[in-house]
Formats: sequence, C-alpha cells, structure tokens
Amino acid sequence: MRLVLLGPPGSGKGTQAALLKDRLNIVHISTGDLLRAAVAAGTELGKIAKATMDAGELVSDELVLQLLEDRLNEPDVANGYILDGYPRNLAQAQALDELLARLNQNIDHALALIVDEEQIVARLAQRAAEQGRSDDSESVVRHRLHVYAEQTAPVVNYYEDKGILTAIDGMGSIDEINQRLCDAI
Ligand code: B4P
Repeated sequence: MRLVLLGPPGSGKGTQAALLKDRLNIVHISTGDLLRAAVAAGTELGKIAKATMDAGELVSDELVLQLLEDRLNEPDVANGYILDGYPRNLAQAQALDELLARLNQNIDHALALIVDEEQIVARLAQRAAEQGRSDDSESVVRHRLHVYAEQTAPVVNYYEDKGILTAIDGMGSIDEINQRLCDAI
C-alpha cells in the first residue's frame, strides 16, 4: 500500500506515520527527516537546505525530488510506504506522479489531517521546549503555516480531484486519530 499523508506543520503527520508504518508493515518516508539527516551529516545538500528550513521556507523542488527518488529506489519500499511531508506544492505533486509512472507505481490513498491553528502553535511550542528544533519558534511556525496555506493546501484539492482523498479530524489524542486513519484506510 502506498499512502500520502497531508496536513499543516504540527498536524501530526510524522507522529501518525510512525504508528501507521508498524500497523501496515510499510516504510515511513519523511522528506523533513531526510533533509534533517542531510543537515546533520553536513552534506552539500544539507548545507544548502539548512538556512531555508530554519526560515520556514520550502527547500527547492529539485533537491527534495532527488532525495525522494534515491529513497524510492531502495529495496525496502517494495511492500509500500507512507509519504510524510511530500508533496508540498503542486509542482511536487506533478513530479511525484511522473516519478511513480516511471516506477510503475501509484498512490492508493491520500489522507489529510485537519487541525486548528492554535492547537498547532501549542504543539510545536511544546516540541520546541522538548527538542529545540530550530524551525519551531512561534514566528517561524506562523510563517510555515502561511507557506502551507499558500503552497501546500492546493495539493489537498489535487488528490480530491483524483478521487483518492480522505479528510481526517486531527484533533484529539494520538490513539484516537490513529484509529480514524486506520478506519479510513
Ligand atoms: P517536516 O519535517 O515535514 O515538519 P512538520 O511539518 O513540522 O511535521 P512533523 O511531521 O515533524 O510534525 P508532527 O506534525 O508529527 O518539515 C520541516 C521543514 O522541512 C519544512 O518547513 C521545509 O523547510 C522542509 N521540507 C520538508 N519536506 C519538504 C518538501 N517536500 N519540499 C520542500 N521542503 C520540505 O508533530 C508535531 C508535534 O505535535 C510533535 O511534537 C508531536 O509530538 C505533537 N503531536 C502530534 N500529534 C499530537 C496530538 N494528537 N496531540 C498532541 N500533540 C501531538
């Protein structure tokens, strides 16, 4: 099974993908995690991406597509995967379709988590306190939400038009939301 998990920053994509991968025995692919790993490893790509991520902007489509393509060519994706954080704009959604056509694959379901803005700001403030992620300060979070509304929200309509989108209430406990996702799948 191949899934796309959509939602604003702090909507629980990474949290829920980590649970779903175990329940469905598929791989969790987070472009945010791939980028943070490149930053931590000090690769050329990581050096380019760091300032963009810290500002709450999207890293260039070409760089992220290359990371994703490399990941999708690894053997452990054979049983399926959850894409978390990709696609982030319409160009990425189209690039993903082209990549999947080359790989003879398709997306089975797109799931969009719906969460109130104030809840998002509260969750990410807590993560900032616990983990100190450099893009979780309140001003950068508000900017990331703006980028989401402008660039990523149209991706939800893209999958709705394909007839494979389900909107999921992302408010409540992590277990409750996980059950809603499993019921939808
Ligand atoms: P991401 O890594 O995707 O970060 P995110 O949107 O904040 O989501 P994440 O999955 O980490 O958090 P979650 O909602 O699960 O992106 C970071 C940056 O990388 C982007 O700004 C961009 O610069 C770059 N990037 C990534 N992908 C890109 C792409 N395709 N193109 C270009 N650039 C890209 O969880 C947030 C917090 O909420 C956690 O602390 C969690 O514990 C908590 N939480 C979750 N569910 C909860 C619940 N039900 N109740 C209470 N708390 C909850």
